[in-house]
Amino acid sequence: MSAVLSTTSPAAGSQTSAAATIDGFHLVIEALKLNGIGTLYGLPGIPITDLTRMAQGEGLRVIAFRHEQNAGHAASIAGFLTGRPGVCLTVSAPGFLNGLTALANATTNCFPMILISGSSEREIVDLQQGDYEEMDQLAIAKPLAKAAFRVLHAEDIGVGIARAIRAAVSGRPGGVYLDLPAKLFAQTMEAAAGRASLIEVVDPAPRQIPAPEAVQRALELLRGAKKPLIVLGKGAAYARAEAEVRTLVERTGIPYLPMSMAKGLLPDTHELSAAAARSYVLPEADVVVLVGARLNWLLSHGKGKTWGGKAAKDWGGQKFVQIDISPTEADSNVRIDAPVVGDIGSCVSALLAGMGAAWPRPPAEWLNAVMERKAKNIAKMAETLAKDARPMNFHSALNVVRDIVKANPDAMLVNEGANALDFTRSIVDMMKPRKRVDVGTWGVMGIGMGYAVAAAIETGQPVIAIEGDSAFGFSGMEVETLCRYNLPVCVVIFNNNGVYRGTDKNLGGGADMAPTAFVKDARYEKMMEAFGGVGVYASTPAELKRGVEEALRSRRPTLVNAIIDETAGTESGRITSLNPAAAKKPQA
Ligand code: OXT
Ligand code: ADP
Ligand code: MG
Repeated sequence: MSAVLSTTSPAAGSQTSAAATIDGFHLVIEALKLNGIGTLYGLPGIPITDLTRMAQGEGLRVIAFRHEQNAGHAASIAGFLTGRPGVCLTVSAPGFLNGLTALANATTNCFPMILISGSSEREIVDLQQGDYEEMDQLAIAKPLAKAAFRVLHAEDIGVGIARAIRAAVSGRPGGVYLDLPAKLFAQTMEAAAGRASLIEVVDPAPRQIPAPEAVQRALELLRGAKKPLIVLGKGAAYARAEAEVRTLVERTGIPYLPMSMAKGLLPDTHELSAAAARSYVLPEADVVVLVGARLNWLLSHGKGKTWGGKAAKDWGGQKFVQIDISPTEADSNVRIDAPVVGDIGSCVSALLAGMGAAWPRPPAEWLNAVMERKAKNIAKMAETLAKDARPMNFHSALNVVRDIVKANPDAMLVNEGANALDFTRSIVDMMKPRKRVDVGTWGVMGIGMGYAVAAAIETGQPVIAIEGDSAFGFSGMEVETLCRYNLPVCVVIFNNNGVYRGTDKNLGGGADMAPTAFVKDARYEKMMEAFGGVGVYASTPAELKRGVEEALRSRRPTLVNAIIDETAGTESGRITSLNPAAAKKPQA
């Protein structure tokens, strides 16, 4: 490897003029650059250390993390935010496995991401002879990725990267695994032939126009609706279809419900938002248009009491239109009466074209009922927020965050936890698309710092990360990364001394704390100070406000330790009913 480096590394001068050869390292770097990939998220080590060094030398931005899972989450959310695959680079076996949770999470959430892992030598791995970090990584990645590829020859690097890019972003986006064995990086080939073998992918995510008859079927269903509802999912945010979606909502006058990462696609203050009337509109609606949202657990699988069914498995009687790029999504939970398959921009445009200028507004009784319920919930919320509880609870702390986010609509909001997640979602309004990123389809803890790093880097905007104290712990070491790259991230830890709350007792009466309880009054802000960032201890709303506002002003990495009443949280936030013990009890 070192012989190749001596002739091809940037330090030794141009790899073309010295030897007229190019090695695997540089073919990978050039293929990525050719396809507009400017940032790598990763963690160096054998066999990719030199790849990270050389990539930086060749002008790519290399963001090095303290744990691969966080680098992987960063890459995946970069994919969501930009529409180009986010790339994560890891070492073999353990590093690869550390990145795998993020790859699987990307696939589950339909985020385009490529996990590139160095791997050990095939002939040794396949004979299981005990190589350094031996593992059949390709086989392990396959079931968790949308696609998985291995490149064995330098001349195939261009094809390998092109296939990975296409697989990640075309159709339903997802996580792609690219296995690059150590020997590949050292292979050389004639420079001109090497460059000619690289592929600049043309139209990696082609528009997918819906069939006219599918559009007509959807329009007919919608025309007969008395209580129509639109549900906006993060697919619509990813598709950057906010202009088309806004026209659809405003021309039809149909109320809409944003899923968590679709908040802000239209401003949450929009008069047709039914977010504050969720438990009213779902069971009452007669025709529901799903726009880039799956009928998974977050929508109670389209049935049961949430939808007005008598029992958990009952159909509520709604008819569904589903706009989705995946042709196999329809009927996954309940019957979809009008599937419209295509990209959201094209599908919504086709619906609008079919509607013409004069489309009947929904009946006034429906609109009035939704607005009445919404106004009631908003008034109830305003009353709770006005209590300004001390010690701080989730409401009095989020009242501050809500105002700050309103005043800084371009700031990114990262959010994880249980109560810290659920209260933030319903209290903090988002005004612009793709500003809120959170635990997503899996409800996964640990996305926090990875998402915060990538959100800052990809958007250039300040980031506010609202973190449960447990949630933060999954990626907390990355505060060093925030400081190292001097990122404008303000981490706000909602510190209630534990998972859900801090008051649980050891049921056996022993000296060990309960499994959900943490060290009391932990001084998380000192973690940020340890690396040169700003630490703030905030036990009142005024201190919290000052801390976050100053962080936004200074753009310095900041950690605000917001002290929350340790009794304030509920078990699992708003999804208590998913706990097996709770599920045995009849639910209200
Ligand atoms: O209509 P109704 O009356 O029902 O009212 C609704 C809205 O209409 C109303 N609303 C409003 N009112 C007024 N104004 C406005 N603007 C407004 N907007 C809405 O408010 C209510 C609620 O609205 P919402 O939120 O839309 O509705 P609802 O019913 O909640 O929606 C249902 C769902 C399912 C869509 C929603 O609840 C949802 O999206 N939930 C996501 C839940 C989730 O993913 N949770 C995270 C996982 S929990 C658990 O698994 C945790 N773990 C285990 C673990 C995990 N996850 N991962 C890994 C790798 N390891 C372990 C752990 C360890 S959480 C966790 C840590 C927790 O501790 P922390 O310390 O981090 O956090 P704390 O709890 O804070 O201590
Ligand atoms: P949410 O969690 O917000 O409800 P989901 O992740 O369940 O959203 O659903 C997102 C859906 O959006 C997926 O079914 C995915 O296939 C779809 N999708 C993603 N990108 C596009 C696109 N460009 N056009 C159409 N559908 C898309
Ligand atoms: Mg907590």
